[in-house]
Amino acid sequence: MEDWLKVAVCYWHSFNWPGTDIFGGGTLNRPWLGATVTQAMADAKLDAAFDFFARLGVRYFCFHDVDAMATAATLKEHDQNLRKIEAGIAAKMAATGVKLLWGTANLFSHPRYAGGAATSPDPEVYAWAAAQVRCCLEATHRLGGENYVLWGGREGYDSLLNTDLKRELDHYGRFLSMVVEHKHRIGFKGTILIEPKPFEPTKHQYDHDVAAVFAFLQRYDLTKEVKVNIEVNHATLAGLDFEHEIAAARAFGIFGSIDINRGDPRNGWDTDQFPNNAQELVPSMLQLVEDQGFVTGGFNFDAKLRRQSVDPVDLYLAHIGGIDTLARALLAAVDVAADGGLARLKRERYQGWDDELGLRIAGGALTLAALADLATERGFDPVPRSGRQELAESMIARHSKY
Ligand code: XUL
Ligand code: CO
Repeated sequence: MEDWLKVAVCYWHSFNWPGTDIFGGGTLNRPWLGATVTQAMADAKLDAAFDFFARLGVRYFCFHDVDAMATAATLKEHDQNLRKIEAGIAAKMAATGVKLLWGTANLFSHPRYAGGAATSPDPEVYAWAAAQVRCCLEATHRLGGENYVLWGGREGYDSLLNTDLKRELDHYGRFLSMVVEHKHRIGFKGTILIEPKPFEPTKHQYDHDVAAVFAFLQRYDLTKEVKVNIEVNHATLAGLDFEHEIAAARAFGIFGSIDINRGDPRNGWDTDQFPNNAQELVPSMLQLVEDQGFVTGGFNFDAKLRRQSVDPVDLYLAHIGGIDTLARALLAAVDVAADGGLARLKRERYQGWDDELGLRIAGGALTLAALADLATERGFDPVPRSGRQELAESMIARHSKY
């Protein structure tokens, strides 16, 4: 279970977010936070984070560069400060055995990125982003990170009236190619992952969903190099089911990792809540069972506490509840797989495609005209057959007993 679930705590929401929202300031006690973060504050945050990881007993964490390091004004300082905290992180990892699921550069918080990073209209901003990614990718590599994530924080637009979409996509494609080329140059063996999200903060994010990301990767010839990190809440914001995004990524051969935080069914924004409904996750977990676990990915809790969860124990309760939910979903999914009923239902539904006619069509042996003639000559009169959806749904419900 531990190997298949590969649970990671995220540094930023758990230790770098004070509980602010658009209407109010921080509610959580995070004494190491401030407008300017000194090295001492960054170190105190690091102590608190690894103390938490170790007590909780998780094996992985994820971090953004600027959320872990001391504030930097210049790129030179950025490099130095990231190296300082990297040394601290490396020491903590060695002492606790906690590993790095992925690192990522924050290319969205600083005002310079208001117009995007790799899609900025200003090439100097683009260059800043490239420098940040180089530093963070190299740090992730040295820390033994298993993946490197790019969430296109502000890669999109608020208005097409001032946006050259084609140009921005070309710049973004070039950026990603440079990242991939650098990965190989330094010998990083982890997976490069893009995290799809349809909107927020921009009105339209280019990495809208798995299908849009795949089209983008095809266009810039990157389908062999880049996979996706799928977030539950981002899927639902796109109007898609989480399990759909996983199925699409697996179909395209680009499934990588998961951010397991969910949204609220009645809110249209990214509430980043801890998962607590195991049954809802079973159709996704079942796909993980079919794959026998992740290749390099895992489950990152990219989740925030609620603003009123002000006690230290709340951070533990949130993660423990989330991990239990994943474990329950996995147990149920394994039972669904072992039962075999659902797989049989699917197999029987497509039976015709394993017979002579289906094999000839799918194998490309027939033209449209040949197929039309064959259907006419043989006098096909297919009888409607049940899709057995209710039965399939009750199989999931019946096994969700943990
Ligand atoms: C934002 C989001 C990010 C990425 C990492 O919605 O999910 O935190 O996971 O940058
Ligand atoms: Co995320």
